[in-house]
Amino acid sequence: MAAELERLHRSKDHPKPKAGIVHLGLGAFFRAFGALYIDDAVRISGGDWGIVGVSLQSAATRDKLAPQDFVYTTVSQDPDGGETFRKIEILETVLVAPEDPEAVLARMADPAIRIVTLTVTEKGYCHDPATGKLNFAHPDIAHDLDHALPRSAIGFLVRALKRRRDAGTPPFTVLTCDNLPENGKLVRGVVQDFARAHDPGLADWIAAEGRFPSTMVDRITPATKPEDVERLAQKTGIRDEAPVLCEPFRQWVVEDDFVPAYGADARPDLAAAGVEMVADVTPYEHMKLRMLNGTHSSLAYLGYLAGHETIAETVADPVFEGFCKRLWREEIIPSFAPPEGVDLADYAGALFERYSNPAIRHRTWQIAMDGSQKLPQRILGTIADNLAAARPSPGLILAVAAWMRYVGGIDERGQPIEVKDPLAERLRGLSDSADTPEAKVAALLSVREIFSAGMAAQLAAPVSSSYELLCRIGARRAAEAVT
Ligand code: CS2
Repeated sequence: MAAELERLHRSKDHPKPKAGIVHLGLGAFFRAFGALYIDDAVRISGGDWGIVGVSLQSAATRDKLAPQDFVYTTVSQDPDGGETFRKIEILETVLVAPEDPEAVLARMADPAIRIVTLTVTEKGYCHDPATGKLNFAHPDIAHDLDHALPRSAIGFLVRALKRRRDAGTPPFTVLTCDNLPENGKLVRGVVQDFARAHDPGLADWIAAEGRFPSTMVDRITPATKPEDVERLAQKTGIRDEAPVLCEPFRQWVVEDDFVPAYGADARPDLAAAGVEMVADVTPYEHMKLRMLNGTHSSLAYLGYLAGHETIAETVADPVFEGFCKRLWREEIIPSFAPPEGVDLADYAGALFERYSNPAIRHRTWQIAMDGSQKLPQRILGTIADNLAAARPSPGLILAVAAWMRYVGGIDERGQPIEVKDPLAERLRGLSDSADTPEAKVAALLSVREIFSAGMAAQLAAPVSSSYELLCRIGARRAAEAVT
């Protein structure tokens, strides 16, 4: 195994490429996904597209990668237990923003940097999920408007663009890799909101010169556990403190809209690495956010409440298999137009195979995180389109009720749930403030960052009856009742 990994190792006469990209939010997903595609693009077509990783909160990833020259392994796990190893050598270094924000800004302002990529999760954009507008009340945004050295991804983007504008350097392309609808448009909007509040002339420059292409990103990447590190070290004979586990499948669809000032050098040869370069990513985004992420979140809440630890275990339960397949067939597929040439029934079948992969231990608890930031684009948009088409959504309504039960913080066995969500405390308080299913649902529907007033009015009755059913007969039987 060690020989195989060494074979993949870049030979000494192929030093790492110079950096052309800064990545904000260096988590497992980007290391298994964007970094791998870019590593491929450079191996195939060359170019100065090394990546400077930036951790916005913790030094943990840097501390693990620095001793191994920022080289790490992706481990693609097949359903039959086979594992394919790939050494990724595209990271030049990793900066830790809280330790030295100036170092981050300086690299982002470096003319050699032509792209800034982001995986900061839905909550990292400091936006209002229901409207997409910048949340000026967010403590990091309030701080960053008053301080030259920022904390938030948005603060770093705008402060770095300001330095580039002042130095006569073209802007970098902002390439978001997060699961948000029209993600490029969203990040452009919050960047503009921040810039206009700080320096209206800068906002005009960004509007004219900046580029924020939307993307669809897809690779299931569960969190790496300490025991994975030990097991892989034993298996390969090489100790990697920061391996990334992932499924074999990956798909990246990117709008081909990069800063024109750089001409042919505006981006790596992504197409050579298998990235689909398109004019409009919207149909791909609808497909993925609704069909994958919408069922992921539905299965996460219902599966967790039913006592299933992973997605694979949840869909191995015939009740949830039927529930999931019915969601696709009856509620999600009819809600949007597929990308040209894509058969959504085939796509659903492939998704189910991916979910069923027993090697991928993707925890329902992990997917259940940050539901307040995920529900609008994963579930509520589909419900809204179904309401407009007079198409019932009992399965998605039950998923909303399950999310409400989940954020109430007590599971079906009376055990506490560790709810991870930027609004966790507020949601728990709202749930606790009421003692009937109807009142609890009404309290949670009052959160305007998630539910518009119109949506709340339409959901009150059906979600209340689903919530009552959930509490009375449990998640598994409630899912069975819908199927
Ligand atoms: C998951 C996603 O954690 C979650 O919310 O639904 O990370 C999902 O695994 C990816 O979007 C798959 O591409």
